[in-house]
Amino acid sequence: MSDGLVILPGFLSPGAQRDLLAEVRAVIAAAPLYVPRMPRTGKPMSVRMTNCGSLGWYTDQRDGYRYIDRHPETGRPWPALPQTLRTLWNEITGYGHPAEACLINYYAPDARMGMHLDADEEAADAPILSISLGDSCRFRVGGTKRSDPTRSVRLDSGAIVVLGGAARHCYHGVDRILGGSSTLLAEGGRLNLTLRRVK
Ligand code: MD3
Ligand code: FE
Repeated sequence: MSDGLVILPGFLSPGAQRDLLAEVRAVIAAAPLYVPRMPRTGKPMSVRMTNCGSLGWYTDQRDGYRYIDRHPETGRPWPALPQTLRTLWNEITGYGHPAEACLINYYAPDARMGMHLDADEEAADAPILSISLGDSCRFRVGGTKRSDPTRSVRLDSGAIVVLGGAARHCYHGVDRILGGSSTLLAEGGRLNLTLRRVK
């Protein structure tokens, strides 16, 4: 199951987490977190989102899941990818092209994300790099079919996950946030950054 899933616990030191958090806060100040809505039903997701990089992942009731080149509410292009993230992508993935999208997910302690596949990228062979900041979570990873068995993994602040190969096409989700497990975010909750190649 999930061949190509590499978890690097504690990859970022507490100091590196604080520095990266300051960069993420600056992105959120320029590109506020929004409420994503499910295609067709318009049901709001519990996770708040924004992006940086040349493209950002977005979903609304009318047009569903897609990548767009500007913030849906401000109408401005997404903020540039901070240098720290560009460097982490290059050094950890070794992929020959820079990341295009960084989706920023904010989970309040009661937020979750149901099991799903990431299938909105044309660059289906490129790796995905995920960075966790703040409260820990229970992450669930399955197989390529929704009915495949799953396992639970705890992701703590500073953990980096690299998804390549088969894992890139496996079901996954966030079962729950372990509220109060980190003091990094004064407001509590968890930030997750996913760096991707889209095109
Ligand atoms: C495992 N985000 O935004 S990132 C998403 O923690 C998303 O916010 C989660 O799933 C989060 O789409 C997980 C790590 C991740 C990303 C893609 C995967 C893990 C994965 C694809 C297959 C298996
Ligand atoms: Fe996902």
